[in-house]
Amino acid sequence: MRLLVTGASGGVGQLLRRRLAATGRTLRLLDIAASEPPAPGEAVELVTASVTDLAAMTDACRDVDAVLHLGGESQEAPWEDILHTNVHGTYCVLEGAHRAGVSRVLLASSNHAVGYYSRADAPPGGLPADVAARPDTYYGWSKAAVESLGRLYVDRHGMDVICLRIGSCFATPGLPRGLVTWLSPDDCARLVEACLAAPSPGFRTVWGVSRNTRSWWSLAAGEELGFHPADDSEEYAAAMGADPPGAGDPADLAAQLLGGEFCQAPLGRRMR
Ligand code: 15L
Repeated sequence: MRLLVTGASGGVGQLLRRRLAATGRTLRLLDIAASEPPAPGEAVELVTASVTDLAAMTDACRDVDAVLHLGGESQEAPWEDILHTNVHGTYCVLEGAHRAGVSRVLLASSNHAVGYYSRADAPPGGLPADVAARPDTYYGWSKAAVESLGRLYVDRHGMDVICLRIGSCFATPGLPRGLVTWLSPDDCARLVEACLAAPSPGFRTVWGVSRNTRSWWSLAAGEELGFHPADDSEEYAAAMGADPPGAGDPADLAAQLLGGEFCQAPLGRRMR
């Protein structure tokens, strides 16, 4: 099978490249930036293109079995950039996939589509993965918007679209908030494999989060799809010297709200 990965040179794309290698699978790695050349024997095809170019995306989708769409702005950014890269870019990915006859698209959404939920909103089993949008930034809003665009392609064209509300996918959990939100790279690969293997999923929304002791996000929707995360950020907690996130000052938004510090970031201003 051939899997098209957009944003393949970005942070998550790089973490997944070796992890998604499998017998009988070719990864078509697409990015606007240069990608690392193929290692000897590595089954990859490199495409340099922008996700905002519909013709290029339609071409890139030819002879592909599924698309993993990671490309786009990954933080808060000016409104026009968010609209163009994330919203128009995802339109090009979905429309290109449809025109090329690709029926399965995995959309990298984000926890920031629902960043204004607080831990007090979570029922005992954890906050369901499909709670209604409550974006914390223009960036988070764009992720909520493309989730609903994905739903349109499912209902209109019978495609399978799975929205991955990814927490913090880095090599390690990083900040204390990562003890709640971390998605380990290995679990991220497990999530993608589950989404590729699930028979006829239709439209789904799942958390991209590891089996973190301190998480308050429900794993039920992911498990229903076959995603069984194996890693736990807790093994990093002692080294961080971290108090449990959320146990301190109730006015500490970064600790109480799902989107953490994004909830306080000035709208439209690049974060780095
Ligand atoms: C995201 O959506 C970002 O793409 C990533 O860079 C992190 O900031 C992550 O959320 C997070 O919440 O940690």
